[in-house]
Amino acid sequence: MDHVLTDLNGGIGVITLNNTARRNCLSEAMLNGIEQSIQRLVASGARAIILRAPKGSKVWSAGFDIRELPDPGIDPLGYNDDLATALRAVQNCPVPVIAMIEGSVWGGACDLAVTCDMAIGTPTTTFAITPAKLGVPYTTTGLMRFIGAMPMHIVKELFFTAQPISAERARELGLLNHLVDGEELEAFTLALVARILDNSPLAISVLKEQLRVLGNSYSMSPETQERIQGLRRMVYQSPDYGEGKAAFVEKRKPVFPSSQGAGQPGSAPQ
Ligand code: YXS
Repeated sequence: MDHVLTDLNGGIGVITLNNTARRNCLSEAMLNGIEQSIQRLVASGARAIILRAPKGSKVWSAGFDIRELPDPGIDPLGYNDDLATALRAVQNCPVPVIAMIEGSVWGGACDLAVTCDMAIGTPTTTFAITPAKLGVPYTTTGLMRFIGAMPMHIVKELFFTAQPISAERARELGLLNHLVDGEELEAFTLALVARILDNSPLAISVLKEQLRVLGNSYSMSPETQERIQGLRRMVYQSPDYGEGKAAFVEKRKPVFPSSQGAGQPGSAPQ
């Protein structure tokens, strides 16, 4: 089965997430499919790319494939792992990548939507940022993307509660550029892309790269980098991380050991 379908018409590439049975979860195959499709479409002359799920989907993407989360002790979201490389493929793509979103978006798929250059949703669109629900230490680049997209207290609410937010709230917060009726979504997105195609592709690709470089221009001391890595390692080596994945696979509510006194938050090194 092809985990993604691609199409190119009139300079507009379309990548369709195509694993409905597994709610388009971001498996290795799906993430590699996204990355390779972007490269193929750009090589074939795409001037913009739309990233979508099949029309009428209730779930745009259920996020990272939980069954593929590595065992405790291994960083589940490393720099060279599939999610990070797929997100960089979107960021480094020289043409705009537009997330056209119907249905719910979970976990790493929220980062995928935020990494796209724009996002257009419908009233069925929701976003749930889930690392805390699974005991996963999110990436620093991912956190910086959300901090860049929303005020800090909103970022904390979304990460700490791991609860879905509505399309209306997502638009208010800026996670969605536009919120349109489901029946208008395709026409609205294509009309927006047509405006982009009216303009200089060179100027747009340079603007996109300038904005990427400027958006990534944070300085961080070596000590801070090592402290963050140490904090993340505390989580992915913890019993909480193992419990999050086990609970999902066993289809039960997690009972995190740190809620039972193990590894009290205060033990994070200062
Ligand atoms: O039981 P079978 O084999 O039929 O498979 C089921 C689900 O196990 C599977 N599936 C997934 N498999 C791996 N990873 C996933 N994220 C995932 N989501 C779903 O798909 C089959 C159908 O799922 P089912 O029966 O639950 O569908 P539903 O329509 O009743 O519910 C749809 C969802 C999306 C509400 C539900 O599947 C769900 O809550 N999925 C998990 C959403 C989630 O917590 N995602 C976060 C993934 S972790 C992640 O992205 C990062 C590591 S982080 O957390 O750090 O951001």
